[in-house]
Amino acid sequence: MVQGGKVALITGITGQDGAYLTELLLSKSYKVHGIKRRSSSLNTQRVDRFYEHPDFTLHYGDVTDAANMMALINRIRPDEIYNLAAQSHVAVSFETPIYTVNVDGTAILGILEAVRLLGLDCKIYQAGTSEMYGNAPAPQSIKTAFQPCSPYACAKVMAHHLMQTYRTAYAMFCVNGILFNHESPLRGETFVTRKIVDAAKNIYYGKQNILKLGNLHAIRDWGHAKDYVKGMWLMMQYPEPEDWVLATGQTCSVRDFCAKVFAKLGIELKWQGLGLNEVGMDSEGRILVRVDERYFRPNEVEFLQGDATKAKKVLGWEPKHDIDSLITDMISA
Ligand code: NAP
Ligand code: G4F
Repeated sequence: MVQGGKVALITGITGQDGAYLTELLLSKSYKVHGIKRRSSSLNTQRVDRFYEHPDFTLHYGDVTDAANMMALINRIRPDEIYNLAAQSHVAVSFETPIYTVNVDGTAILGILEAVRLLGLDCKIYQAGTSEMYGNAPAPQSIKTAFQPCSPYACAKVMAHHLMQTYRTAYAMFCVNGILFNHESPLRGETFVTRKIVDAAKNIYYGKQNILKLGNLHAIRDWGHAKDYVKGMWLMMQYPEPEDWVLATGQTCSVRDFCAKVFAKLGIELKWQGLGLNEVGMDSEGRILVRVDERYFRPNEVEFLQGDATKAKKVLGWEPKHDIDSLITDMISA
């Protein structure tokens, strides 16, 4: 199907998913507009390669500035808005809860109200998260009740319900994607997968001695961001605005992810000790991984495993990557 001529607006375009979604939409002949925040240092590295593309435009903005969002949406007149902007770090949301709720929870109202008041025929995607399930029993599907346990997750639940409210109250095309963890070489450096990959490579090349981590036993359902942005787009092409889950269904603990990464670099980790004394050693007994309680969170989500049956059956979505190809991609970047 040719998808020429559509106009998309992406908030959070400078982030991991924003960059992959831009690539996908440009390949489908969309005109892509994105919002970048003013920053004292460069923050557009992930999308700089699109800078010369005739269908790519960046605008200064901030999703918490409703007047700015109204002005941009009025000017751009998008067919599709992807709201990916967020303070997306769960641990940081405990340090900056009010800020996080403003950006991740309240700001979607500026977009919803702009589209409603301007009377635009525009689809809206909201980047929901498996964190909204908290410690609800796994596997978590579209039918599982939310149990948010961080300011980040609470804010995302609020945005999710606002989307549903505008869908039913005003018949607006509001799509909620509930995405489980997805990673890539473009992942932010402070998320655990990227932190592990960077540290393992540094240790391999003799540039770093030790990797300090928090909860080694948290379990996540990790996929590749490239697969997940395809899912976002598919949700927006479905004739009805609905809620969807994207996940691989495969799980792995932080410790096993770590072991896999080091193994790919030829280092077999041996684990010893418990709790704060747990360490990962190489074959010569050198400690390469250590637990540091500074990375513990006030509340932890222990086990996330998604059930994406609906997206697979209805949208034909299928992830191409598994955890091993994800790690290979991240290491070779
Ligand atoms: P990310 O790499 O942290 O990117 C977040 C983006 O939001 C960045 O472009 C950031 O700009 C922008 N942003 C932050 N605050 C903003 C504000 N006030 N106004 C405008 N832009 C703002 O996140 P991601 O991994 O790509 O995730 C994309 C979205 O999906 C987020 O909403 C996240 O919560 C959600 N999500 C992610 C995952 C995952 O595993 N990756 C899973 C489920 C849901 P700067 O570059 O200037 O910081
Ligand atoms: O990589 P993480 O920080 O990702 P988390 O908290 O699962 O959140 C990510 O996925 C969500 C989807 O479920 C997104 F909504 C959210 O925006 C973000 O993209 O941590 C993963 C696990 C956690 O259990 C954490 O406690 O790894 C554990 N962990 C252990 N040591 C660590 C560390 N996490 C980080 N960031 N840094 C550590 O040193």
